[in-house]
Amino acid sequence: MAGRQKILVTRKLTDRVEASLAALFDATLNPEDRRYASADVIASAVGHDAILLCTSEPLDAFAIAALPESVKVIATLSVGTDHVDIAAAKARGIAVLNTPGVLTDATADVGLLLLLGAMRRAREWSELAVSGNWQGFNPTLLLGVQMTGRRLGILGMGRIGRAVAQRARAFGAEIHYHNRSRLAAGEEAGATYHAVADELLRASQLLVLSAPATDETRRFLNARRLVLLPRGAIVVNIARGDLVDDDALISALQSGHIAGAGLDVYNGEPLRIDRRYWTMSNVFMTPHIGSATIEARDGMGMIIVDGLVDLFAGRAPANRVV
Ligand code: 8YV
Repeated sequence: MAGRQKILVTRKLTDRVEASLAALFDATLNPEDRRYASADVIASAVGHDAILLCTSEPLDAFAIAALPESVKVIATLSVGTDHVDIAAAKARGIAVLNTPGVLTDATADVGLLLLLGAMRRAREWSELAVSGNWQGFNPTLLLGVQMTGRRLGILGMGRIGRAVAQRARAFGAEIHYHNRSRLAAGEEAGATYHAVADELLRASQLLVLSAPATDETRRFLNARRLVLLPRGAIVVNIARGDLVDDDALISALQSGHIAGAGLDVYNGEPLRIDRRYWTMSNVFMTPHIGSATIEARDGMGMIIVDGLVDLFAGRAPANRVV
């Protein structure tokens, strides 16, 4: 069967992925990377069996209800699925595929980049390096902190959380975590489990958020929880902006209770993020680059291609969400 299905691809993807899509399906590609609003996705999907979209093309329940009858699959080039109304897709009998596993290392690397960037005050040092005002060695200037012996708390110990833990262990951090359920000993690898999230915060000199955005995790890091963190803690978010109350985090960064933050994801990204972050030198920022490696983006596309092939052949893809 595979080979004749029509796939609407909303963004320009890597050459390898586009070549596979074109070889296996009747793929409507987007070589100019024209931006699709929801209405464009709906209109362009007419006659297509599947839509391959990204987090840049959110589909809420109304958009899913308005999709043409032909659409049987929504595949998202992301592990997170919060931009697609999964319940609405399920209700319409539309399968949803995502990209677990293949972006774990890339995203965990960014977790360490942000941790180290915030801990070693990379934004301030980088600004100094390019300012033309660097005066040379200064024994007390912009001193950061080291990971060695520090307690790193991880919220969400899925694949990415565990990969952050593995890396941080090599830097000498002591790993603590909170997760819906405790991991098996092999996966825990000596990390300390906190059944109650507040207890994780009390322990965490460094905190990495790596849990999916759900009703349970929305605004997890609020004013009440931020005060539980030890003074001088560093906060990193590689999950979704939704997990953070920006007013609360910005106040804590301004007061010095939180010494620094490393952020890759934001409420209102990309255009309506809280602009106060732009001027805070203790916030080391990247623009949602968790999976921005050649290996990860190829892997993400290929796992979707394989999933579509399986689905159209009547097999159950491992990366099917519903
Ligand atoms: C994606 C992500 O690169 O996979 C996810 O959930 O957040 C990123 O890795 C990005 O959202 C593109 O869809």
